Amino acid sequence: MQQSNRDGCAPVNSHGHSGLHISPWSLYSVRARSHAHNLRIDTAQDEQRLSANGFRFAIVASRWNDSLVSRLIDGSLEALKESEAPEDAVKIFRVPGSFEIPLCALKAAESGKFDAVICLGVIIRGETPHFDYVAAETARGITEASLKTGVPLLFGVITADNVEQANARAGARRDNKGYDVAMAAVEVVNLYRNRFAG
Ligand code: DLZ
Repeated sequence: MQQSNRDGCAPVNSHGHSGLHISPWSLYSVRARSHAHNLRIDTAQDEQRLSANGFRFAIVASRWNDSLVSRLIDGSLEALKESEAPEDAVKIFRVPGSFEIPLCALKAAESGKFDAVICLGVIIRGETPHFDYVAAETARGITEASLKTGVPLLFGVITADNVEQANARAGARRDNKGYDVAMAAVEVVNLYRNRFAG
């Protein structure tokens, strides 16, 4: 998979390498299941099997903490594939860090080429207040871009106190934040098309 280099969003595959034509589905690999279970709202996907067919998705993912972010990308791709999204309906854009996600996501949303933008990153608390600024601005920017464009932007950015916490949220299927938010993307694109489209 490869994208254009417009808008400062580097064209790359899900693992951050430029210039390779790699099927996004081939990048999926099964990850060890995490034993950390979180309380969460159960979505309707398991019962309803909403389809992603007919929709286009952008994934905007940071390269900072790439070993974890790549697993989130894998999770999103698995969810979209399970939901029957065609391979060519998914584009991946990589940015340096989570702080850069909002602008790239905004440009993807404004392009009119995507029904939803899945934002993936991992921000881990350090010894300085830097974490708070990056996490807060990333969340604010993603929210603003979504409200400004009317395109759903999914918040798949892990904010964790340490690597262990982040690791527990980058496991398999429902233990993977990327999987979860991609399923949420499928749900909302169906909701908006079915209930609000002219
Ligand atoms: C600088 C920085 C730091 C300290 N930590 C993270 C992090 O945990 N996760 C992340 O996605 N990005 C981090 N960054 C990079 C910033 O997001 C951003 O890329 C730089 O500040 C350049 O604007």
